[in-house]
Amino acid sequence: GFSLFAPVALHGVPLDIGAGRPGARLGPAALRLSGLADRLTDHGLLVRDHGDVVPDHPEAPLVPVAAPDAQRLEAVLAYARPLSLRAEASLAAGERPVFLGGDHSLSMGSLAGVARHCAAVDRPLFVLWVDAHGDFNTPDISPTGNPHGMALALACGEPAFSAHLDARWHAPVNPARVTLLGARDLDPPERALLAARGVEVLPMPRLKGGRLLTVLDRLLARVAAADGHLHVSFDLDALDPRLAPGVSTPVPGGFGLAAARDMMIRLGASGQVGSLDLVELNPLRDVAGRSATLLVELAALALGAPGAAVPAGRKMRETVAVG
Ligand code: NNH
Ligand code: MN
Ligand code: MN
Ligand code: MN
Repeated sequence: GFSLFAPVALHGVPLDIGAGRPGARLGPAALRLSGLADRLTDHGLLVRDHGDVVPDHPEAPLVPVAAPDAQRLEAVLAYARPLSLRAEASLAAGERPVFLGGDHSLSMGSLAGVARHCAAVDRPLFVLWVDAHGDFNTPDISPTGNPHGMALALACGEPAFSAHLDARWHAPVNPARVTLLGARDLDPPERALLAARGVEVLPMPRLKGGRLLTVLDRLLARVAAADGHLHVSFDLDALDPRLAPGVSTPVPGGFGLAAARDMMIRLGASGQVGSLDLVELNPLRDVAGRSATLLVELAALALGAPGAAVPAGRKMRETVAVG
């Protein structure tokens, strides 16, 4: 596994073309300005900010959210391909990469790179996908055509995407090692596809009481027993929108503050989070930076930043150039 002293590597992905409304491309800047790196260095972690990913097609950022679905998928993949190579290189360099979204379609790239790394070092990859949604649509069944609602299906190598997938950047995630946590807005054909592929779905209503920590502990034990790599993909809309209004697709009935903190503390204390997506923060929809601040706090907990700050003399900060 990775060391707790492995540097945390930040990779910004200013992407919102995969969502139904603009704004999430401002997410990486909002997370940085809300003090993510300082929060981590305050707790003794080494942080490297690798800057934002540059798409491999110069016109990708100009594609409007109202463009035809196929064109939006192409634009999103222009970010996913270079992001995958970055993710793989970051892990190979012994870092713990954190991907700052950006809408959830960025996970098409982050997970592809993490899966490539895991295949190269022969470690099983486990994915914890925390989301109000399933993100397991394909272009033929998606009710919206929004690529962020297809991210997990593409990462798992659904045949509907095969024309877009290429072993030079993509390796598939095994859906039997994916756990979907907090879902409460699944589209019916999407729900059927999740079941057919063997994804473990733990919908929100079944996570009340102590059940959340029980299922997390079960997953963490499974990862440890297999000496696996755990990737957490955290969609901010998993939280209740009263808590985190700064998202593009709010769904009532999400995790409350105590549950969200407990979840992240458990993940952080396990020392098993090897890579992390922080997605769907939409600063245009936020209220006084509240959602961004909360996401920074939760991310720090998930990365194992302890409750108390270490003395300032222990602070380490390193910033490296993009590329
Ligand atoms: N399932 C819907 C769709 O495919 C909503 C997806 N929206 C998300 N996913 N925010 O996390 O469009
Ligand atoms: Mn999502
Ligand atoms: Mn979602
Ligand atoms: Mn770099």
